[in-house]
Amino acid sequence: MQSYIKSLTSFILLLLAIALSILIVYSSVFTDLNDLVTTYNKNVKLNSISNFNSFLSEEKLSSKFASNSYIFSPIDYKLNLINYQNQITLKNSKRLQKKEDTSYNINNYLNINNNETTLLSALNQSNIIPATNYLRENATILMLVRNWELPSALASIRTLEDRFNKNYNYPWTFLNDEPFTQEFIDATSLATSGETQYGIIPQVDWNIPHWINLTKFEQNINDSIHNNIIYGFSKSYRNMCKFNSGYFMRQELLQNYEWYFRVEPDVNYFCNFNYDPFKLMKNLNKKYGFIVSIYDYQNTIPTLWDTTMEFFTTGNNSNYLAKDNSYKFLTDNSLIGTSVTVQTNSTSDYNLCHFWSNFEIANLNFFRSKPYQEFFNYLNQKGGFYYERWGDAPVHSIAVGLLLNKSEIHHFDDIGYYHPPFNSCPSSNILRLVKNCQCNVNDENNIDTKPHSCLSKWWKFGGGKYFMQYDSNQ
Ligand SMILES: Nc1nc2c(ncn2[C@@H]2O[C@H](COP(=O)(O)OP(=O)(O)OP(=O)(O)O)[C@@H](O)[C@H]2O)c(=O)[nH]1
Ligand SMILES: [Mg+2]
Repeated sequence: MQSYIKSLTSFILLLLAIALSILIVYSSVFTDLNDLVTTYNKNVKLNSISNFNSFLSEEKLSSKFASNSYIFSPIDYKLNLINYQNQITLKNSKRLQKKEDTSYNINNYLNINNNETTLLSALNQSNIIPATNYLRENATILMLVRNWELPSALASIRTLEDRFNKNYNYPWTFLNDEPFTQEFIDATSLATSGETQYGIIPQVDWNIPHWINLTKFEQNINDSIHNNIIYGFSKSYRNMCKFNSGYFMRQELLQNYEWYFRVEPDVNYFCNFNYDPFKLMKNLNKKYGFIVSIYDYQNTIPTLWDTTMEFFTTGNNSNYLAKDNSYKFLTDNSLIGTSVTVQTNSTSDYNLCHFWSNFEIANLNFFRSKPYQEFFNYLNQKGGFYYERWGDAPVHSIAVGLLLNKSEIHHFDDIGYYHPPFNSCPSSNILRLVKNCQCNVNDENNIDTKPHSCLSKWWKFGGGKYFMQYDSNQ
């Protein structure tokens, strides 16, 4: 009997011990959860995996809640905590839900336990990070480039990845008239956050068309050398200008894309983007985006404008003109403001203002459209890419200016940009601070403040600063 009581007591004690252990484990889980919820109420900002892991250890939370696959933005984190409350098996939880909205409120950022040395960095808009499975636009970053330009291409990739793409991972497309070397492919694919693809341009899209009179072409090369015309000596430069005017959008690798962001070797972006420029273009119904606008060299395009007018007065082509086009921006010669203006030596109505096309964010469907393609084919047949030295920048600009409404053209005045030899630095001090811009607005190479910038014309006659469009005499 005694031994029976003894074993019954031990059995009861064992049961109690088991119950107690279950209670302890259970409550510790809830403590963790409560801690998380409490901490959440303190408005934690976590924006990287390492932040998250150190957050867990500092708050003495179970490491089983750590994740290797999440990138946290404030909004993601909120979603995640909701998950925490609802499901205990967090370690198996899936990636965050699709989250496109990266806006946030300044007041959401407070330090944990008021300790500034904890995981929180100072408030900085540049830390906006979209969710891992962010829904990108159908867009690619595009670079036409030669193998020997690899170091310069890498420099451009570095700055654009840093300022924009590292958070968005848009794919890069590299085009070349020759096969890319393995060295080029290896280095660029490792430097980019998005996928990369490499295209060889078909010879017919690149080389001199069969209808070009080679004697006349050689004559122009010689004249251009004699007259010191910029890049006038180079045959490949003319192929490049023709290609960038009318063939880039026809390349096979671009067929499935709607948007492109043109990048050249050795450029620099001065500010954090803080938003997805492709989404901006789409949401605001824009088709073409630029940063710099300047006067072109008359001696490279003596007959481009007249040929353009010929095209628009042929058949029904005038129907292609947009209702609210930028004709005035392209032709105005008045003095704006009190500053000195350059005396262009234009021999036509064109004032030589063009968008600097080494930076472009634009819609491929526009450049693939019938009006643009017909316009380009007309120009190409006339041979001005070879008998003169027409650049792709004035060709794009005239087409964009006449075929699109002003409201479809966007001036990216908040990014800051450098392509030798000019730069453009946002003029707003607060914007430069918030977007971590690294540029000097007073730099002598800041083209925007120089007489040969066309920006004031864009502000007055294009889609820019509306206060300049008010004319008290009207
Ligand atoms: N594959 C290839 N790319 C070229 C060739 N010529 C120019 N490019 C590219 O075309 C773009 C424009 O050429 P650039 O030499 O930069 O012309 P630019 O911007 O007018 O003049 P600079 O930048 O002042 O030299 C750049 O992305 C070049 O890398 C060429 O012969 N082959
Ligand atoms: Mg260039």
